[in-house]
This record gives sequence, C-alpha cells and structure tokens, in this order.
Amino acid sequence: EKPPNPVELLIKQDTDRKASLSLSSPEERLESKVLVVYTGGTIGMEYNEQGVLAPSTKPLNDKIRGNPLLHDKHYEVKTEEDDILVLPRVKDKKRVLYKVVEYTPLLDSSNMCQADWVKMSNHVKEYYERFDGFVILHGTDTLCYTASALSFMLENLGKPVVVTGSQISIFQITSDGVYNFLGALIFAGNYDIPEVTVYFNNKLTRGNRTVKMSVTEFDAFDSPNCPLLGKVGLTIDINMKSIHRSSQIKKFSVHNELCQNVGLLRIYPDISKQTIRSFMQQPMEGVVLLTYGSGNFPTNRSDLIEELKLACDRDVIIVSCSQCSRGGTSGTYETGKILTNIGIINGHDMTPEAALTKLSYVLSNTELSLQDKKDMMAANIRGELSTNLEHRDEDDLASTVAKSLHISGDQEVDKLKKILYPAILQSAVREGDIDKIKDMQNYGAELSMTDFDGRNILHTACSAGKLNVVQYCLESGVSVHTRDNYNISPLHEAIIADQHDIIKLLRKCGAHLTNEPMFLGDVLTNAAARGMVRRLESYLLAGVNLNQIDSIGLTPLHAAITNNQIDCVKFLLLQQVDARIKNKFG
Ligand code: ASN
Repeated sequence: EKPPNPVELLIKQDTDRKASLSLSSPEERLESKVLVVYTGGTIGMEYNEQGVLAPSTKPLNDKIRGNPLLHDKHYEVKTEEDDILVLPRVKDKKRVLYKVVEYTPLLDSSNMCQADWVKMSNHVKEYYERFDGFVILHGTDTLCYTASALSFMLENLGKPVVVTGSQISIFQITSDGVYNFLGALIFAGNYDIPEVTVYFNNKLTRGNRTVKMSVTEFDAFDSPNCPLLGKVGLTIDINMKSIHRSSQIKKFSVHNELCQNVGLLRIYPDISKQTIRSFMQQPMEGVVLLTYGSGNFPTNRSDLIEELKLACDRDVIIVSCSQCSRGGTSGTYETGKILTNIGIINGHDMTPEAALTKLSYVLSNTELSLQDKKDMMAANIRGELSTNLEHRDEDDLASTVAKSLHISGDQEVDKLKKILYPAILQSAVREGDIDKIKDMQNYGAELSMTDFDGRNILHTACSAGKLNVVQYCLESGVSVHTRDNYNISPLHEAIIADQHDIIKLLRKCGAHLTNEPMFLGDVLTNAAARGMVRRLESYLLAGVNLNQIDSIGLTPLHAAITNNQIDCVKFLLLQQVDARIKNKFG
C-alpha cells in the first residue's frame, strides 16, 4: 500500500464550509444536474414519406449538442456522469448540467399507456439521488394523463419533475420546443418545486391540474382551477404559496402498480340505461362520471339512477366530476344531491385526467378498505383538488411594517417581506420557538423561503441543533434537498454540527449528500487524520461509505493510522467488522 504523506494530508480540503468555496462568485461555482427522459412527441418529430409527422430517426441528442442555446461546448464538465450536456449560463441561476435518456421506440403520446408511466417513474427512481431534477419530454396529446399519473405514483417526491413538449418539432426553425425545453431545464435545475409540473409557453402549472386547451396554439395548456405555479417573462416569478409539498417524514418511493379497470363516462341528454349498464359491467372497479355543471344529473331518469346505484352496491367507486373546465362539483342542486345520496363520490374540481389516474392509483392500494379508498378519492392528496375548506386569513405583518415605514405598492411590500420574514424566522429557529414560527406563518411567511445566501430555516435548524424545529419543518414540507449558495444542504449542516439525531431524522425523509465520492474521501481522511470520531460517525449516519478513497488514493483508516489517531482506528475497524457481519448474516 502506498505510504500516506502527512504533508499532503494537511493540505487536503477542510470539513468546514470554506472547503466548498474554492471559486469566486456563486454563479460560477454552482451547478445542478437534471435528467431528461425523452419519450417522444412532436418535439422530436419529422414528416415521414407519407407526409405525416412521426418520431424522427435523427437522434435528438445530436440536434441539442449542435444548438448553442441548448449546449455550451466551452464549459468544462467535471462530473463523473457520462454524456453530459451543459445549458449556457443563465444570470443568477445555477449552471444546469443535463443528460438525456432516449426511449426506444419513441412514441406519439397517443400510444402511451400505463406501462409507460411505470417506465418513467422507474427512471426517476433510478436516477433520483444522482440528479437534482427531472424533465420529461412528451407528446402534448396525453401529456396531462401522464403528468397526473406521475403525480400520484411518485410518492413523497422531494425534487422537481417538469413535463414538457412542443406544438412544432425542434427540427423546424419556428419550433416552440427549444424555449419549452430551456424553461423546463431551468425550473428543474433551480427551483424548490417538489411536484410534477407542466412547463409550456412560459407557464408552469401543476401536472394534475393541467388540461390541454388548444390543438393549434403555442399556449396549449392551462390549469383553470389552480393558480400558475410559475411564470416566465422579464423575470421568473414563482408562486411559493401554491406549491404542494409532501408533509410526511418518508423517503421518496415509486408506486408502480396501477388498476386498469377504470373508465371515464360523459353524461349527455338521452344517454341510455344500456350504455350505463354496459359501462359499469365487471371487471370495472372505478368510474369517473362527467356530470353537468356543478355535478348535476337528470333527476327524472330513475332508470339511470338505478343502474348507478346497482354499480355502487357492487362496490364500483364512482366519482362525479364536472364537464366544465372551471369550477367543480358542489352538490348545490337537487340534481346533484341525488348522486351523493346513492354513494357517488364528489370529485370537486379535479380534471378528468387527474380523477381517472387517481382512481387507478387508489384502487391499486390493495391494503386500503373500500371506505378508505372512497375517502382518499374525495380528499386532496397531491394538490389535485380544492375542497370548500375555509381559507386562512392572514394578518399581513409586512403591510403593517410597510405602512409605518411609509412604503407602498405591492412590489415594495413583497421586497420587504423577502428581507423581513426570513430574518425573523431564522431568529425563531435559533431559539427553537415553534410558536413564534407558527405566528410568522399566520403573518404570511412561507417556511420554504430562502434568504440572500439561499438558505432556508431547515439549514439553520440543523446547524443550531434544534431537533424540534427540524421535525416541524419536515412535517411542513420544507425541502431536505435545498442547497444554499455555498452548495451546503441541511444534511451537510447537521454533519458539520455532529447532530446525530437530526442526521437520522433527515435521512428518514430521504436526505442525501450530492458531493462527488472523491471529495467525500478527502473530507473523511481529513477527519480521521485529526481524530474526529464523532464526525466520522456523522458521515456514516448520513449514508457515506467510510472506506471511500480520497484524491490521493488513501482511505480514512490509512489517515487515522498514520496520524496515530487510536480512537478513529478503533471506530473504523469496528465499522468494517460490523459491515462484514451484516454481509454474512444479513
Ligand atoms: N401527437 C403529438 C403527441 O402527442 C402532439 C404533440 O406532441 N404536439 O405526441
């Protein structure tokens, strides 16, 4: 074995945050990685010999590599990932490095089915820890079904998944594809939006709220019952309050079984009893009934009601959604009440695509009782529906302070909020004062807000060792994946502070380090050389391999032995024994 050189050990990178500050400005230093899953769609189509559009035989990767808007060939890539493309610099944003995985065959989205959603979900799972965000390039025709399905299948999602496509192929000069793709990459690589979203024509919408509105316009999608999550113009505006976040302390997982026995039935005047009867036949298990207006159904058709009741009695779950795009079912009319009376579920303002894919998802959860499944269909689980629950009225602290400072105008007050709220929140966090944090939420503060250093309150809670605040943050959906302007994540903070209970809690929520293995090797040998046993334990709890070699090929054990750090040697040897026992006996 190569003898370690103590001088080299000393000049290795330090464990504190200065170690990651080797370059000058944050923009130059910060990178994020996005995985692009190219499934097909017009974006990569060309006219074939029959004169109709079909997936092109030319690789999209080559087309992208040759487009200076989509690839900066001068940027020096240091990551260990292969086939990396680089987005040109966008001011104040992280440099987005991305990799494209291309499906064979590429599909016109009319050919997509459940098996394709499973394939996409599994791709996100496979690359989840190595990438910061995901873009799915998809045909527009069934894009809303896919986005809705993924929103349910990707459980406890903590990273952005942005679905996009185009109306005109990227192989044509007038294509909308380049800008849709660019925007999707920027959102996936830069923003704390841990949802399945759709980015199209400068708008970011929630996937399970999105509907295709136009066959011909670039502005093809909308989310009529949910505010935009983001908008691109001269500035990029994010609607932080509307972002849906998982509030469970659980790791990301994929639910990749779906029930196929579901259907959509649109009611129309004079629909026959036979139509309903045959539609409800076995093996049908779940039906989305598209009713009139606010969920209304003809009360003068007892023959139809009888058929629906028979289906409900056979445990078919029927969910009523409106045929109108704006608004939802509410049971305001006698003609609506009649459905709830026989056991039909109120689907509120779900889109037909969301309701159908949610039914598939819910029905495949075989461990749930029938009543649980019905309750889940009526509840909001991924931001897909709004119930009539009353709205919390916020006393706006910022407006009051603005008044006393003689500041007016929405933009100025917003600016004040961005300075004031994180500062007050951060001090409440340091004191471990959850009540104060809750007060701030009532004043309109968003817990996921970041300060000028890109840090959220989870960063502070971790470094200050406030376990109660960390727990509260995670239950409120604050992301464990946000890296500040120095590339530090909350998990990294907890490691530097040797807060073992916090590290364990963060890990339960899927937190992981994103540093290249060699960098971690340097940090580990450095800690071992200095006798920092507790630090080594912190890294172990964070999921790091303690046998990782550093940039000169040494393991932490080498470093501990050379530097006579007996406690570290003991600890590292014990870990190796433990690992062997685990390997042998499971
Ligand atoms: N037929 C195409 C598709 O859905 C439409 C498009 O992508 N604009 O794949």
